[in-house]
Amino acid sequence: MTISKILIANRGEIALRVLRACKELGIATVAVHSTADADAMHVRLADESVCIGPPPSRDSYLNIHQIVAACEITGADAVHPGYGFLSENAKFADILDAHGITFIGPTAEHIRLMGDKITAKKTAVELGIPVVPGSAGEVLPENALEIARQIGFPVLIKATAGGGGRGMKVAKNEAELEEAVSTARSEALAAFGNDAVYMEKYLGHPRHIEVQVVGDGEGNAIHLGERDCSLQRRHQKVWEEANSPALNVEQRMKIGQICADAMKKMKYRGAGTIEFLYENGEFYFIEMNTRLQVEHPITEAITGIDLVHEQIRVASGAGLSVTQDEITFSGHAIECRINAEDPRTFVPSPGTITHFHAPGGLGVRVDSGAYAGYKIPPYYDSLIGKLIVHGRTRVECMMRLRRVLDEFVVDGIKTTLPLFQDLVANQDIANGDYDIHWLEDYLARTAP
Ligand code: MV4
Repeated sequence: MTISKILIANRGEIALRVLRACKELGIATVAVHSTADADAMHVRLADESVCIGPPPSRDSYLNIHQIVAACEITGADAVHPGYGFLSENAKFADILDAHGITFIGPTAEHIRLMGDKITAKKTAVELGIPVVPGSAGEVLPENALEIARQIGFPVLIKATAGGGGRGMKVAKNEAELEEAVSTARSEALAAFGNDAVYMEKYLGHPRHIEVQVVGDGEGNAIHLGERDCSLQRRHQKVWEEANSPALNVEQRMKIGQICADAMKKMKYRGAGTIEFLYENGEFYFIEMNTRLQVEHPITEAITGIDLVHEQIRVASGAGLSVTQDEITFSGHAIECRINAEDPRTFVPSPGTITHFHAPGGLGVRVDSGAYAGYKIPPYYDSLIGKLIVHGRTRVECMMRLRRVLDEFVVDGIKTTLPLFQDLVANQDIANGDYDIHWLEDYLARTAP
């Protein structure tokens, strides 16, 4: 089916990002916005806009009825969900389908499959993806000890409905197990309405490496290499890079091929990210995200492929624009997430941006809806922009990043920019020598 008008069910920099792709493809755009976002850039740049409700997300950006109504009013034939909000909501995909509106993303079935972490892991095993050693399925309190002994301590208890680190508990030894299982279960019930948990071998010092894939839903799929997202704080990514400083070409192509083959077998449609922990040269699948991710631009920088174009193509049945053989990886890219937050405590800092000057030059991309005079509403996440820097080598990329950070001006609010000034000057970062705990350790070590 052809797509002639896309409703973008999101806000901020990702709404702009999707809008840009639509314009390049000659597709009309509809923005939706809450009353708090009437002045937002994504509303100004769209062909049409619809106000879908009051500021709280649950009444606007998460309100499926309002979004479907906005499609009907404007005659949009497809919806791009961006990331977050309704992007991994299988019910939303089903409802759009029932209305004859194309969801730009995977099938509802695939979203459900990967949303349940136990099923996701079973599927990964069946598809030949290496997983973290652990329980075959749900762990009940009465079986926990036997399973933990088989796996070997330390073990990690995770919520099957979880993801993103919520509801995880480590048990270092047998004595800690009972409590870890019961707290994980009650936290899972409170957070997700589902107390099912599973168990894995706890990896002490892994990196977080994720592989970008895109499938056409008909058995063709490609991988676009990996991203290293180890630099996080409280499960919020801060700095991402492609390629991972930890991998060589052979490792990249091997894990990439495994992921692409898996997506071919399941006839996956759309963009997806397969997340791994990487320790001592081995990959261990943890989760799959069935959406476009915040950090996708670093993959675009090193491959030259526009992932939103590909998403729209496969959603409309036009297929992928490239074959695996045609994809080449060129240079190195780093993304810094510019958040309206204190750069040390990460406490949100909403308010009015008084001055805004984005850097430019070769190898520089800034994805942001911010401008001088823009008032950041307090209702949503604090990401106000992303700085993506590309160089022919990692060293060139780092030198460029240093230059670019000096140019970037955001006044009136606190941002995470000063943190990046520190990171770009750090020797471990220069060496690419960090794991998932590095940033929190660094912040604790250098706290004033
Ligand atoms: C793990 C782990 C260690 N061992 N699984 C956290 C988020 C969720 N997606 C998976 N997470 C982890 N799973 C095993 N078997 C450590 C983490 C983890 C983590 C992973 C990626 C990036 C940052 C992290 C920070 C703390 C813990």
